[in-house]
Amino acid sequence: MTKSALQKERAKYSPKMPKALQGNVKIVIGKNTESVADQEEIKRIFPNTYGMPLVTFEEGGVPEPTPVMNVGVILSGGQAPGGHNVISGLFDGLQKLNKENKLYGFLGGPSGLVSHKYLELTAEIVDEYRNTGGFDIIGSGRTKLEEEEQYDKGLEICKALNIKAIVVIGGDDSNTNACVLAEYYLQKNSGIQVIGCPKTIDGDLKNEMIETSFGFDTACKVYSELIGNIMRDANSAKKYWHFIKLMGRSASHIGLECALQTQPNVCLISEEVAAKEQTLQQIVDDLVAVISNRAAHKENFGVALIPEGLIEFIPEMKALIAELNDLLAEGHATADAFNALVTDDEKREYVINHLANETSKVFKSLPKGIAKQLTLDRDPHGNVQVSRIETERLLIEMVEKRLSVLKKQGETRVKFSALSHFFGYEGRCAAPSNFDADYCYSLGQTASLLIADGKSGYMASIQHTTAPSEEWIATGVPITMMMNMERRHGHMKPVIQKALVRLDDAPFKAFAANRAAWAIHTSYVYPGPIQYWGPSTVCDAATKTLQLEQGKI
Ligand code: FBP
Repeated sequence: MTKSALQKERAKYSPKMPKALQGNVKIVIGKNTESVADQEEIKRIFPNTYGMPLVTFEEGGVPEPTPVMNVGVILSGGQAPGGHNVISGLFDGLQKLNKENKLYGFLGGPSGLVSHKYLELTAEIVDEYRNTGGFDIIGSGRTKLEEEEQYDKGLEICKALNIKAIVVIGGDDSNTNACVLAEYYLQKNSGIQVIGCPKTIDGDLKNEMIETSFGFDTACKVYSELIGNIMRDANSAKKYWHFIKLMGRSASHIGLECALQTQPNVCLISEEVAAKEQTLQQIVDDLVAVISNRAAHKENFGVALIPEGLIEFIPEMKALIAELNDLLAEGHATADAFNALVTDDEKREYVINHLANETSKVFKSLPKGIAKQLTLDRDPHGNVQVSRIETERLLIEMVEKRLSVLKKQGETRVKFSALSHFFGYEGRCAAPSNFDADYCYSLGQTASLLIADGKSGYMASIQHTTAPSEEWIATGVPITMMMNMERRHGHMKPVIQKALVRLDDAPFKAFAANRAAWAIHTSYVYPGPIQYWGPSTVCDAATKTLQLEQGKI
């Protein structure tokens, strides 16, 4: 593999770790836990993994020889910077415990466990991937582990490879499933443990015990660099409005963090749109107001950030999407009839005629291209794939339309020329920032310790992440602690609560306090590229979100 000069140097980086993990480690058992809600129900579903204590790893203890153990690892869901470092931390942690320990990677995500596709991760292979982005060491996938048949197939391969524990690196759903798997294996007395690690660039797997999911830091820094570059271009040419959609399937954490880093003229926050029950037209009218105000100050340019999930938070669009999901759900007669149609026009007519009155009107009011995008293939969970809906173009088209109406009425002379962008894949596989490289490596090491201690149904967690990494605290958190019951696809299910942006938390408040000024004045900040060498204030800084949440700024 040919490597860039930077890759070669970066490969030599030794991730910084909490002091507690550097030498001999002892485990400190904390308090027993309860789930965040629906305690009785969660306890009933997870009799073996409910209520387990929090654990913390501290300096000290006497090194004891640990028996040889084999471990399997799975990367689940969308790529996030740092995944390779979780694996290298896990590998090194296992090696530290016993040189004979082996690590197997299941290929292509959870399906690798079920179809018995795996690779032994040797030191040579792991060394190739240290501090690199991507999940290509073993690949990832979105297969859900939720059937007993799948669990039993997993058991077969674990027995064959003498695997003692499986580490699932994934988001909220994958970690929920990891806990179900842990419970199943305990009920079966299989002796196989399951440990989770919090991953997703979306930043929505976080709670009292999990400060952040890995990959969020790097992805936001990459997007903020790009946004800053566009801002500088906008401010130089002074002729374009840039509408930039940012990944984040549901929550707007990425948009909010990028806004805090770059100070755009507009940043929509889906959670606020939902809380205020804003309509699409109101959002457009607000955008037109900002554009017009800036034009009045001779600033015929600007930057607007749009969260990927926005469309599903606008009440009338949410209702439309829910109805479309039912109409086009796999196996439904209506979906078959829709799929049998050939032309776009026929399909459009079919949908219009089969939706309820109000939703049908909303569908008809959308630009044809966007309406079509809403009817495209669903993801494996039956949801519309928001990353494929061009919300940024939808908003541009609607702003143009509104301005042209106002022009005809003689109410405005604003010049509006807009360009659209979508930043998502640009950041998901970026080489991890120091924060993510260190954080992920520490998560991997923590997972190895949880396994050695016989834990199952726990998530590795690193806390105090805005302090220098030496002071970080390595813990294990029972996954049931993060769960509540939610309705999913018509059934009540135990799931890890997804963390949306909270309007009463410090990051949103900091944004809300400044956005009026950012809207009218050009206050752009240009963060520049991620730095790996140099002053710690530049290289090791945590996200603004974390710093605000922890009262550091
Ligand atoms: P995860 O939640 O699995 O980490 O994935 C996050 C994400 O990057 C979202 O931001 C985005 O909507 C989605 O993945 C896109 O996934 P895909 O590339 O599989 O369509």
